[in-house]
Amino acid sequence: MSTINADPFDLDFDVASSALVFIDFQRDFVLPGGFGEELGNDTSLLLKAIPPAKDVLAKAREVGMHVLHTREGHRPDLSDCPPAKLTRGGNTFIGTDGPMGRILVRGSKGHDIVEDVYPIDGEPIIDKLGKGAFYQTDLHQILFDWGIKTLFFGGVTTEVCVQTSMREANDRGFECLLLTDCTGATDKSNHEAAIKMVQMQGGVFGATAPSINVIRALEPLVEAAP
Ligand code: TIU
Repeated sequence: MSTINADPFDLDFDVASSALVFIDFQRDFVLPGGFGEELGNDTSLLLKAIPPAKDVLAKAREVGMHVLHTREGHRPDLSDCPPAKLTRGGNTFIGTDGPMGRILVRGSKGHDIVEDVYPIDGEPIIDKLGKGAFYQTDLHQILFDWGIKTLFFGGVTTEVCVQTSMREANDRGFECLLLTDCTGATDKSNHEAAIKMVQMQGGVFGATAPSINVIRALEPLVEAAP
């Protein structure tokens, strides 16, 4: 058992029953000109999350921790996109042509994950329709099969897909940790509020910690890695 120094409680975890979950590090969200920017997001706040996320990902791989990635997106005919979602977006809409192909459509360049944190063999990609990673996906089954109890979350955006997924995981009984610098929000105050909401009431949705605390907890496990 290892321990991560976190808020509002230190989190005990066993690396074999833990997984790193990166939510929607997709070009459409994080790169300038994509859906995220058109929604009004300052993508610099999202891009900032990638270097620390890359470091945690490298350490998780080094110690043999399970890793999963998610992508938000839809079928090319948009038959799986609820009308209520299709009509919202501000300046741009799902399925329309963007600078990196059709916005949030599976198979388009923009829908895929940025190179810095791109999945490798053995790291499943969960394609999801909604904001939460559990809704209408096989994520829960995979975590069950792997015997996972603890989830470390990074990705974008803090207050939308990351927080929704973490709430879903918490309701399903997983211990959850939000990596505060490996996630980014539409603006600073939303990011801070999302972190505060996790921590309230003694950790109502789990705990939060900067990536350095996770790396410090994983470091001693490198020697023993399979
Ligand atoms: N709206 C917004 O900022 N984000 C999303 O719709 N998706 C994710 O957070 N990935």
